[in-house]
Amino acid sequence: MIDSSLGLPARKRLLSVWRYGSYLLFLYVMVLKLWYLHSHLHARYIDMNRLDFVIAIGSLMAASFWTLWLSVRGQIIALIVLDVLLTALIYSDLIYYRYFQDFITLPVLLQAGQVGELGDSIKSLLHWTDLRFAADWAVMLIGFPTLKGISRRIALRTVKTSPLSEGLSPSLVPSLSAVRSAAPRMERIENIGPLGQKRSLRFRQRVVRASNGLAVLVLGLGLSIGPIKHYTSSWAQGLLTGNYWSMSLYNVTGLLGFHVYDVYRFAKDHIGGDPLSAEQKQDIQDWFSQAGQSRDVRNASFGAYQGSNVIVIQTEALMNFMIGRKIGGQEVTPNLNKLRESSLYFSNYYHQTGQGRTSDADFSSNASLHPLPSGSVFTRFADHQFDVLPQILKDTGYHAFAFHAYDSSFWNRLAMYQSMGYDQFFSKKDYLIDEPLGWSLGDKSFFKQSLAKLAAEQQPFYSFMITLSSHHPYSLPEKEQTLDVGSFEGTMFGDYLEAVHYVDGAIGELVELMKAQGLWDNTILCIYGDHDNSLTGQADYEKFLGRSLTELDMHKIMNQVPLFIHLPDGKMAGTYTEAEGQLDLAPSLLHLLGISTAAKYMMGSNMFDGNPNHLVVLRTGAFTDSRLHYIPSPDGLFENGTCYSEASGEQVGIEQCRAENTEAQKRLEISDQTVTYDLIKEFEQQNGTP
Ligand code: GP9
Ligand code: MN
Repeated sequence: MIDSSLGLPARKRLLSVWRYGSYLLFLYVMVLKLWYLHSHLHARYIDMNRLDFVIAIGSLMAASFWTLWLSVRGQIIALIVLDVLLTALIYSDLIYYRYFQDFITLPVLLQAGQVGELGDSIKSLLHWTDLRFAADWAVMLIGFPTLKGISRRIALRTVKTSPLSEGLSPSLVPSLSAVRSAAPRMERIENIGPLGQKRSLRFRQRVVRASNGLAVLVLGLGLSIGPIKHYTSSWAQGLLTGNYWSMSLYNVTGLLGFHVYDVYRFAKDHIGGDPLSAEQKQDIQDWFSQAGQSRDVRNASFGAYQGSNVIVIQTEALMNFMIGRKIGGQEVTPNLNKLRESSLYFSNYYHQTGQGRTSDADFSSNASLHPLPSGSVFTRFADHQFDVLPQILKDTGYHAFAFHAYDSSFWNRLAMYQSMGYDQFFSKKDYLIDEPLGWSLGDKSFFKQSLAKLAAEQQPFYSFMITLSSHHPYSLPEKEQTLDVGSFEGTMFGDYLEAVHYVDGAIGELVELMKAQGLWDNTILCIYGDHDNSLTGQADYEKFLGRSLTELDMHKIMNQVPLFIHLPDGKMAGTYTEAEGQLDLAPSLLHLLGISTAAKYMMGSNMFDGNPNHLVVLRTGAFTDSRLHYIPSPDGLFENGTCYSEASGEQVGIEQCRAENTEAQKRLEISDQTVTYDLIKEFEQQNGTP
């Protein structure tokens, strides 16, 4: 009988080397791979900083702690499998990033087509140097047999030099070494012995493994969550909740954390079904059907521009208060002022955006629904169905294109534009950055290149262009600062005026290009601002406008953006002072094109229906109908808000606003439910419409 304690300390040491050595090696190799991925990204820092490394190590520990619960052999196999899976994840993200400047998310995976778009490009996305991702596999293939051999030799020496093997016949010793042929298998030897001893040994082994695994989990979570918390309470405040861009999330959480958060976010938004009763859904359907009927006014303007091309310019942070204004005798927006003469200019037009900023303006203008109270519809529900302008026009024979010279993944545009039915989305990678300005390409070159792309496309088209040069913090290169902003010089407000002046110049060039390209007389050109400029200092506006401002004035200034609609024949030009909002744009353009929106799930009004009192509801719960103007209080209680008369600008009794407040709240609720629970898909399936 061979004593099971034969050479036990040496064996234990050997097992520990295998167990913890392979685990540390796994962590090291995987961190290297994450670091290699990072070096390919346009992340916050060119290189990972110390905390980023801590997050990476912590999240790898949290992902792999359970392997320590297994036998040494099981653990090594599990680590190899985990290595292969994580490498596949990291490498897929890298390939996807090289093409889309984004990481693969669950909505992307579930949305047929997007990953497939890589198709022909895949070859150009694979680099020889990527083989370093598999370098550890090659080392393993060569190294494992070698290590096994070394272990075998150590095991053999242990047995041979053990005092207990003294006196054994030499023929017996090699057979012992055979039993211990692979070091990981040496665990089995510990199971040889009396039953009680065997059980207690196994029990002790399990307790040690369980507690080691748990300790690694706790440590891993601490190492990853601690720095993430530090980030979100310093430079990354609000980034996690706003989650407008995969890259910003990644900068906070690292790659593994990003994927965990993606799964959590998707589950939160999609699991659990909708809690609405059949009756509630019927009410929602009824509301939409009534709104559709009141929009469906067949007057002279209905279909007056049937078949025209449509170009919609969504202009970054373009607010209404500067239109027609001068500073030091110089017009801030000379080209828009000129365009105003031959266009419909809506001087009481509201942006209806929320946290989703540019993407919200895009959504409300194209889908005629309210954006969400938190986050962006683009990032949260790109896979849901909406009645949107590009798709509706495509269904009637149009071609639809989106243009924006920035990373295609920002605001999840790539996925969203695909589901909105655009034929093509021209993003930063499709432009030559020959006029670097601010975040990306200057608007002047952006328009020039966009129109050149459009020249190659078939008509009629719907083209949605998003500008960027007037984005916060509004700093322009010196040579582009052509407006003398006087005492605003050196202030952000002054920089903002300069930036808008530049964009106005770009719009002037766009108009000339359209004329030169023969588009002026067969295209509806529509220009509006996406949202405010985030500069809330009342004193600047008072100084610029040369008068003192009330709460109502400030509320209007911060929420009004200009809307210009230039019709192909220049008709209907003039200033329209009734209140309208971004939700009204899509149904109104469809009216001009002769496409009925009676059966569409849209919430906006038809600006051409002759009704001067449309209810315009803002995401905050504020509203106006051109007679009354309600500003909610921060506590959200209706009674604590303020009701104004539009005519006098004076405060009136709160009760005068009650009925419309009830309707405003109802609209926000219906819109949120429609977006969140994908009701349009359900309704259209029920009604047998596409
Ligand atoms: C970038 C642009 C800016 O693509 O949409 O977005 P914003 O910060 O205004 O939402
Ligand atoms: Mn914007």
